[in-house]
Amino acid sequence: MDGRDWKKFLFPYEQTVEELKIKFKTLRAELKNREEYSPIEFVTGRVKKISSILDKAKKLNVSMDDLETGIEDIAGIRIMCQFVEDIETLRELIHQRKDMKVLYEKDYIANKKESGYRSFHMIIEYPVQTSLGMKKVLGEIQLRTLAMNFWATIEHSLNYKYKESMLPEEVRTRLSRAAEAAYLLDQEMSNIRGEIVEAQKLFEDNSNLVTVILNCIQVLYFYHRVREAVQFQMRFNEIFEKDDTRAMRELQEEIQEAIKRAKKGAR
Ligand code: 0O2
Ligand code: 0O2
Repeated sequence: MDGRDWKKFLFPYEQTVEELKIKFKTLRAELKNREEYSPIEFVTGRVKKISSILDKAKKLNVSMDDLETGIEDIAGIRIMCQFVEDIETLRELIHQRKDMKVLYEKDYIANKKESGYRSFHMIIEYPVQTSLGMKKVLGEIQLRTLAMNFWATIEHSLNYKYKESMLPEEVRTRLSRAAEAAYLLDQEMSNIRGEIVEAQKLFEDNSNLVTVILNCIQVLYFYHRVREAVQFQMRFNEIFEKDDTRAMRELQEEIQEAIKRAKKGAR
């Protein structure tokens, strides 16, 4: 074993994972707010364990001096999507970004692995700013649906038990069938995607509307329009209780007019 300082070696990878997680979580929040729908459901990330780095180096015949270039998934980000279609959308968004460069891709969706594994992998180069200056590190972004993730998470956990020995034939067959079921689930969900996305957009739209109105009421207080603010709050409570979206939209327009008047009065 070489006497490397693993903590120092892994530091840029840890920073990369943290930065990428924040970037994709922010992208999700931004898209939800702007377009009421995000192709990102949730994001996770990890730095590969030292034991897994060593295992992979041995398997791929990578020397200890070439780990940085020979092992591409020391920094790994996983992005979960609701629908298979979201993966392509996300892929395009990642290609457009200027803060990372896609080196190549592995499409395990069109070409599933023998195990039944399905996901879309992107190998990227990411410039990370360290105390010693800029360093370009390699990272792997895995894009998968919730169903693909469900299958892969469970299948992966079995590898701990059957690391060296082979998976029993019966388990392998059942896993393969389960992978097929996950694939069909994704297809079924894609068939009703329009309906689901519309419902989710409506929910997001309503919750954005509530935020806007409540913020507007605060603005009226700021301009000392206390009576008006109280009245709007009462009307808001009533409409919220009735779950009346049209009335909520009208209230938003009225309250924005009231703010305009308040601003004019304050000049
Ligand atoms: P929220 O808003 O609390 O859900 P870190 O940000 O470092 O604390 P890390 O390492 O990314 O978190 O944690 P982890 O455990 O890998 O989980 C990442 C995020 O994915 C967490 O949200 C989990 O709640 C979320 N997550 C995990 N499994 C699922 C799932 O099956 N469905 C959904 N929708 N979310 C899941 P956050 O980032 O803490 O934010
Ligand atoms: P960790 O640290 O546990 O996440 P490979 O030889 O398979 O390791 P390959 O074929 O080049 O490498 O695949 P790639 O693109 O490097 O992807 C490896 C990662 O993809 C794995 O990380 C898994 O996260 C995932 N993966 C690939 N194949 C399977 C599979 O059959 N089942 C599951 N559950 N996941 C898979 P590691 O190496 O497990 O590392």
